[in-house]
Amino acid sequence: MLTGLGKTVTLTSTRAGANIALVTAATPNAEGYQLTVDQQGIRITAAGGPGLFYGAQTLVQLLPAKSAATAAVPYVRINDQPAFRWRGAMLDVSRHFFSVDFVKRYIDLLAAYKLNTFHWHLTDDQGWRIEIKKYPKLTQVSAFRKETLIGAQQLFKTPAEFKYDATPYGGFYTQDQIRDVVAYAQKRYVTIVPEIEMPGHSVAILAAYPELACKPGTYETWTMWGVNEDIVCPTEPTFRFFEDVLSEVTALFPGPYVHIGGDEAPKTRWKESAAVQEIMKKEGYTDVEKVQGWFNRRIEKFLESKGKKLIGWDEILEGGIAPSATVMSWRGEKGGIEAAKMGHDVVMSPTTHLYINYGQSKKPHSPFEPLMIGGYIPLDVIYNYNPLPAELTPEQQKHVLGPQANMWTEYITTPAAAEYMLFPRLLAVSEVAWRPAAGKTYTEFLPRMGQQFARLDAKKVYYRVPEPLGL
Ligand code: TNX
Repeated sequence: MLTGLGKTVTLTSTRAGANIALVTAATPNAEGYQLTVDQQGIRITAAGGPGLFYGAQTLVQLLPAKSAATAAVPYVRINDQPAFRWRGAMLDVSRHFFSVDFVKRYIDLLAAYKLNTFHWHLTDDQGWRIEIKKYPKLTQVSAFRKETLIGAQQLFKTPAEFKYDATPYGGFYTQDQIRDVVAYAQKRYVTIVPEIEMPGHSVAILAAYPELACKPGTYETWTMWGVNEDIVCPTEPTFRFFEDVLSEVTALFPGPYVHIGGDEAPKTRWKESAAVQEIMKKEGYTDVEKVQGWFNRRIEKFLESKGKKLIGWDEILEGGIAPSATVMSWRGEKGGIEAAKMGHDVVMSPTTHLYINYGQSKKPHSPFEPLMIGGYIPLDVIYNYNPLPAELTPEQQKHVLGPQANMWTEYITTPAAAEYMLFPRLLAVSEVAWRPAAGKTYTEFLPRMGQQFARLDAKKVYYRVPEPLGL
């Protein structure tokens, strides 16, 4: 609740002039806070670090966008808490690599708008981005692809028409850099969920370790987008590989979840494989899809042995879901609804509402818009998204941890392009995640959104001015 009391407190940039108290006291929600500005000064009350941090973010929004020697803060009494526990945004650093500096900036921007979960998509067909000491070739070989695809494959009809610039493309994070980013995120109360994709989207692994394929051969880190039929074989060497990788990953990331991907894993190679036939015979499966469920359940046991929870894209429902898995619903809400009904926790990130790599304009290929994948998601569609499906009972709705925006980077090649796709959409996502659906309207959001532009300018964020504001 925000109350404008019609008076202001003057803050000066000298310490003596500021009268800001941070107070800890029991609150109903660990991330909630009270912010009071009155004749006594400024007071933020919360149960602990996260609530105080969010109270401070609100206070920042009451200050002028540009730093000044003195600033007037209006008298307010704000009682605030988030609607959802999981307020996420994903960044794909495989299709295009983003520097540590940009990753930190992304985290900063999430935190400023009270998001608390950064899903770091670290591996995919087009590049492996995290140093794994036991498998040096993942960064020597798999972190690079031989050419940079320029232009949009979607727009060309045949591979002959694709354009490459003939220079190798890639990059990765050292474990020291990962630790640095983790510490940076922790200071902002952002939990990182690392994603290590399996068994699909894994051709970059095969480029370095072809012995993990079902079919002997040579493989290359992919230079195209889409779904590749070459995936790791679900055999013992592959389990050993992922267990080793996950041992290093779980030691680096203190958060409770590890994302194992699970999406878009074609079974073409598995069907051809004698080793997979053996597994099916032994387990009594007639449907090869069941093998992925079996694979996931083994990985879940391993993650549990490391004290971690498994989360995966909604395909992990097929072939028998791992008992404690959390489902990230991306192909609409269907998977999320099904999982919540089964008693699994769910994160809602449907392509229909929360894919921020999709177009912001009706004309995605107009010369005024960058190239992009997917359809058109107008800002009001994002803003009006309700992560709690009406067909779930209140009990089932408790399994919906919250929403997440996803940014896949096939056509997002630079930090400026990423910021352009992210803003102002992140402002809408923030309200989807923080505020309950009841009582919020897009028309009431627009002027408040407009106020943020001066703040984004001050941070030199490259954002898109949406049509309703008329530029
Ligand atoms: C589908 S969403 C994918 C990604 C692509 C994305 C493009 C998901 C789990 N898989 O591999 O980058 O579409 O929008």
